[in-house]
Order: sequence, then structure tokens, then C-alpha cells
Amino acid sequence: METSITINRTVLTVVRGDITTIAADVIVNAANTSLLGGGGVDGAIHRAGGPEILDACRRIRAKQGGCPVGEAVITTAGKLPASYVVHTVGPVWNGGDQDEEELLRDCYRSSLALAIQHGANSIAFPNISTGIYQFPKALAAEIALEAVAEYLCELPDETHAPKRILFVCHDAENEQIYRERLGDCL
Ligand code: AR6
Repeated sequence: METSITINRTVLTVVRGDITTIAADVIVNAANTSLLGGGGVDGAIHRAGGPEILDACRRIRAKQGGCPVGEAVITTAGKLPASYVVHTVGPVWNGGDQDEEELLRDCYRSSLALAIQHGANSIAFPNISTGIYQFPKALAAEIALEAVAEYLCELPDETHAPKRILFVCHDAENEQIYRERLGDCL
């Protein structure tokens, strides 16, 4: 089942599944500042994509020393059906008074900017920070949808706009939250 809305020139869709199986131009990874892999979706992406992705992350790390929270870097997608992986680093939830909301918003904005620079027509996001980093799921969904919608609305007419953005929910709770939130926009 799909829930979709159109914002400006882009269709936003909620799906339930494993982001490593999605043949989007860009899939986004919820990485950490080391860029050296971890658990959750990061572990799944590196496992399924193979060592090429980690090699590319290591090269970026050698150049710029990892990736700060809220920023993003782009690599090959290795053996995945996607073309690129954008690795962004979400904030760890620490109660909400450490700029977590703005940093999460930055993750979506910097990932979109990088994906659009690479000409992506389709971009798939996981629910950044809502696993190991324990960001409250409803608040994270609100920020994700708002940040993406705002970004698309602000895109200049002459800029390439992605045709499709997927919010890939791995767990039932996130799926329900996203469907309700997106449904409210219909
Ligand atoms: N496809 C899509 N979503 C997934 C998948 C998958 N295969 N697996 C998990 N999720 P998390 P974080 C969902 O913990 O909270 C890593 O160790 C999951 O249900 O992956 O940003 C990194 O290296 C949750 O909703 O990322 C960092 O150290 C969402 O992905 C740290 O975890 C994010 O959960 C980042 O923590």
C-alpha cells in the first residue's frame, strides 16, 4: 500500500520495507560521524552493498575526517540496486535542548542538496535518528516531512527537481506515523 502527496514537482510516498532493496538513484544512510559503519540501517547498507561503500567512506574520511552531525557525503552504492548512497549523520536524542530538531532538519536538507547536485530523480530516506539514536518518532516524522516539503517548495524553477521521494519505514510504528502525517496533507 502506498500513501503519496505531490509537492511542487515531486511525489512524496511512504512505503514499508528495507531500503537496501530500493532501486532509487539515491538511498540515504543514517550513518555516524566516523563513516565507518555501524548497526541499524547503516549496517544493513554496508552488508548488502559490499566493501566498495566502506572503501569510499574511508577515502572521504581520509580527506575530511568523517562527517559532522547534520551534514552529508555521497558514495557509490556498491552492489545495491541504487546508484549512490548519501550518508548523513543524525543527532543523538538527548532530551531536545541540544539543537536536535534543527540538526535533524539539516540532515534532510543536506542529503537533498547532494542528491539533487548528482541529478537524482528518485531519493529514498530512512527514518533518520529514530533507531539507535532514539529521536522520538512522531517528532522526527514531522521534521522529516516538513524539511523535505520546504526544501522542494524553495527550489528555484530552473533547478532540477527529483520526481519521487520515498520515506522508507522499517517498523510498523514509523509506518503508521508517516501515513497519518502524510494523509493529513491530502
Ligand atoms: N531499511 C530501512 N530502514 C531501516 C533498516 C533498513 N534495512 N534497518 C533499520 N531501519 P538506525 P539512527 C530503520 O538505528 O537512529 C548506526 O549504528 C530503523 O527502524 O539505523 O540514526 C549508525 O552507525 C529506524 O527507524 O539509525 C549510527 O551509529 C531508522 O532506520 C546509529 O546507528 C534509523 O535507525 C544511527 O542511529
